[in-house]
Amino acid sequence: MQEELNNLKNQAIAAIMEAKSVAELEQIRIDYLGRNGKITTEIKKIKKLKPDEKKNVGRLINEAMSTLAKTLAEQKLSFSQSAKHWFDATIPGEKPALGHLHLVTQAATEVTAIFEKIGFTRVRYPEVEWDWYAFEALNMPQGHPARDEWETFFINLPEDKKYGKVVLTPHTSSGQIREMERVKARPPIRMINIAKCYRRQSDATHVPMFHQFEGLVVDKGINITNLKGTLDYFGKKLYGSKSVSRIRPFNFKFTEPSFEVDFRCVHCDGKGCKFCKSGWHEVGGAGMVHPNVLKAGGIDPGVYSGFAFGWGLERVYLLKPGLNINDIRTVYRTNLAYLEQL
Ligand code: FA5
Repeated sequence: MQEELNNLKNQAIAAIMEAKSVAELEQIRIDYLGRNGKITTEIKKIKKLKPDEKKNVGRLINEAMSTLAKTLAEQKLSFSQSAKHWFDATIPGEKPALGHLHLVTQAATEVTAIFEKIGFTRVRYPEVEWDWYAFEALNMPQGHPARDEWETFFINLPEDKKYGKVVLTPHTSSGQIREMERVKARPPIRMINIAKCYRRQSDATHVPMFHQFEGLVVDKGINITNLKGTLDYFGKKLYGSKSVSRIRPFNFKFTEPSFEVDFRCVHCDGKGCKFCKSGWHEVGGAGMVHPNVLKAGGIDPGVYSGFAFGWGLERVYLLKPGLNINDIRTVYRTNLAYLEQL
């Protein structure tokens, strides 16, 4: 029995040394140490032995089992270590996944760069704003029906005697008065204010939180040709050299005259297509700053004049060739598979 056990142990060790894979090692473990393994079966025979033999054989079996377990473990480790050290320089590396900036951040960066080239400076003003800056100082007194267009969110806070209620700013035009206050009656002003705006709206072309960019230029002798030149310059930079802008008469209380601004569709060159229908895309409003607004900002309208424009950042950017996104809400959904493509 003792000789039999020694033979079994030596056979197993030889097999372990010759094994070429972890799977082969596992098979050897099952063959010798498994439930019906060759050594395990020896244990069952102990019962039939004489008492003095039992002790000896029991010790031998224990010793054989622990030697085999140890040898198996060592051999397994040497396989995994050599696998670790093995290196094939010809296999292409795994690139770490790289994210990119959200479309709206890309848009704000590009729009800022375009205006900075012609001397504008990016500014930021509060998103939570007084009624005074959002409406009153923009020539829209309390109760004026024009305010309804802005479908405003109000914050439940005490009213201020001069500044009125607290609102989530519904447009970046609130930054016009803040900028005029900043220069303390001393233009020139060339601001580009890009900020979040909020309105109680949601459909394919409206979201409750969106971004606008507001241009404001105030100086001596500023007129409509300066405004039109700026619109044309911007269109050509963002949409390409074939871009054409047009202005149509409109009514805003804070500009006089006021316009709506359209860019010719870059997909059909103004012929009219599925995307634009009329050949033109409306991007937002513009006009010459109303004298009452200059006064509210502490600037003398007898000396200075200015123009302003305020457009939806998402709207303007989604018209770029190659994007063709016709539901603005998709930009704000957290569908990564979609956002990764933008
Ligand atoms: C204004 O907000 C004026 N303050 C623009 C202005 C500035 C006129 C300076 C004159 C001088 P309007 O409400 O039309 O105008 O909004 C301008 C643009 O903002 C719209 O054309 C649209 O592109 C975008 N916009 C408005 N509401 C939403 C919304 N809920 N979701 C996404 N974009 C919107």
